[in-house]
Amino acid sequence: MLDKKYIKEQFPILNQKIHKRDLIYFDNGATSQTPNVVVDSISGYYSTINSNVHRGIHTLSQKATVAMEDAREVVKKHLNAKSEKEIIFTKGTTDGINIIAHAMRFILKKGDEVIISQLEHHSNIVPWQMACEITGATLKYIPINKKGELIMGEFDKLLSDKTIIVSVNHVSNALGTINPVSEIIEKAHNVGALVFIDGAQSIPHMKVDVQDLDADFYAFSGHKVYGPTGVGILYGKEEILNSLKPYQGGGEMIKEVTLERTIYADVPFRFEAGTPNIEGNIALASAINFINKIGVDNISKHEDELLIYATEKLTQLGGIDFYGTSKHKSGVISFNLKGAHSSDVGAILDKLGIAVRTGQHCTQPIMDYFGISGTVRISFAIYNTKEEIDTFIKAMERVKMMLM
Ligand code: C6P
Repeated sequence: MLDKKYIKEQFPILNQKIHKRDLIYFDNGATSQTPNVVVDSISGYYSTINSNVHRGIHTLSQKATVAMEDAREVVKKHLNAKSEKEIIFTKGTTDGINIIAHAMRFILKKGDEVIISQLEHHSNIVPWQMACEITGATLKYIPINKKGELIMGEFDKLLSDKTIIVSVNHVSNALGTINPVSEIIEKAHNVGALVFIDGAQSIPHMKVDVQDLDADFYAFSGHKVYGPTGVGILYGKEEILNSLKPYQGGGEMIKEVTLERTIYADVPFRFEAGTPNIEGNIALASAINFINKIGVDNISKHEDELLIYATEKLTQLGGIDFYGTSKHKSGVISFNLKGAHSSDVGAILDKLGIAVRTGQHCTQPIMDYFGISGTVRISFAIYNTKEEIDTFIKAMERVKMMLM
């Protein structure tokens, strides 16, 4: 059982009125709220140890370096990576995918194939399109069925010795489908392909063990896991990362530079050019410590209960089309009110104090598949409650009266 009162107290932002009503924040798939420990971590950094990392002989610089490297260790433990060298600080999931898709430009060639899926966020489509365009490799995708699940039989048909890398999300941001990533990784490895897992929507909601998964790469964003914006993590197996060319050149990512040539540093630094978001990286570790204190399994259980409860209540309400009806779902509900535009529903809900996301959710191929312009999406986090869902359902009754 989560201690609801304790949790709510950790997020003062939630204790406010929007249009004179108590804020209900159901847009956690976009960005989750940050608890006091994360905010304190950022301000604590600036009021005590602000300086540059890995560069200074002076005390502040050394303290900042230790704090950031401790943060790397926290992430390493959380993901159960083998080494802290496998943990690269990034700007977020998009950055992590681009780092690897860019490195693949030096490896892919005409005749090679990259597999993604129809269920991807644009961040896991566009970088691969770019890499394929430049190298002449072919981009293929795993199609989905009406429940919003990957058609695994089609994946089997796509896999071959031409497949160089498979990149799929762990959980769909638009539909909430939890993808069978262990099976995907095993099958891809059987043909010698690498696998990238976009973990943006899984890391906040479930335990992830990269060694158990055997993923070659796994990326996520700080701001979806109660951490700050503009930071994230790219995990990669050490040997593979060290064999890849860096995305950006600059300070910190080098062993040796002459005017003629550069020898790159080993990971993680070869992918961390320039001064990093030091306070953000430290605060991300605070966010991870925070969820571990609550217990990731407790979080999953709580959000599963909310998912079941809200799905039942919305079904009883009637007049709702659901998108993403797999049995394997995380705390996301995507729906439309029959005959109403998703943005109209979202705008009325906002007037009633409820924050939801509407539109395409950066997943136009999914919307095209269902033949819709967008959906209303509610996505849950630890601080959401059944009482909030009851209020949301009452609000939806009003929306229904106004729009249907
Ligand atoms: N999805 C959503 O509302 P960044 O922007 O780099 O932090 O995350 C990109 C990203 C990549 N993959 C998945 C599965 C995602 O859900 C996201 C971000 C947000 O669904 C904002 S579009």
